Amino acid sequence: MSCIHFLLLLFITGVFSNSDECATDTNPFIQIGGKHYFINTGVQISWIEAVHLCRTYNSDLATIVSVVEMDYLSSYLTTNGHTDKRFWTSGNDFVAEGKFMSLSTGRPMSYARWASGEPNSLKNAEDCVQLVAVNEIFYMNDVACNTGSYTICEKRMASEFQNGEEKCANVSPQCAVKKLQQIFTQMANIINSSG
Ligand SMILES: [Ca+2]
Ligand SMILES: [Ca+2]
Repeated sequence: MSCIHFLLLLFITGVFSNSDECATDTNPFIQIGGKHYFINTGVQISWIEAVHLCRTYNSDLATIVSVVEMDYLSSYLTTNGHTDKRFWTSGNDFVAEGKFMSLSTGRPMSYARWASGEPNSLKNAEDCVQLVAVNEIFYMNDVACNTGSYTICEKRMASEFQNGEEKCANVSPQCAVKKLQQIFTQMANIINSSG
């Protein structure tokens, strides 16, 4: 049975309509170039929320390390009609202003395609890096980390292709939103119980 048929069967049998629907949504990743990404266009969230979202999928915010990767991603996002959206990456300059690091690798960003005039750390309040389209090509821009933005998660290389699940396509953006809502609820409970 192909993956799509399996998913279709799950849908028909109502698995997706019950409260445990996310239990079946284990692989929203798609291959773009040499990497596997989860491009979440279901909800706009802050940078730290995006970090947590990716971690719930055993992945990390995307770290773009070459012009090839940037071109693949940019082309995909443009082709799929996302030029009106912005996407979080792992880049940030929390520790030292102007020194952009990848949260995912712990190392300085090895590649950047900054938009014209960026990074500008506007009002000295922009520490997180997102992708934004200019004339249908995506570039990087530093913005305030609490800005609402969509998310690109990147599958960790070492854990790739360890089972057949990797063949599944992007199945349910709604499920990611639901997961995130669960995380927020858990976080709110923790904060409430501690304060
Ligand atoms: Ca900054
Ligand atoms: Ca900026």
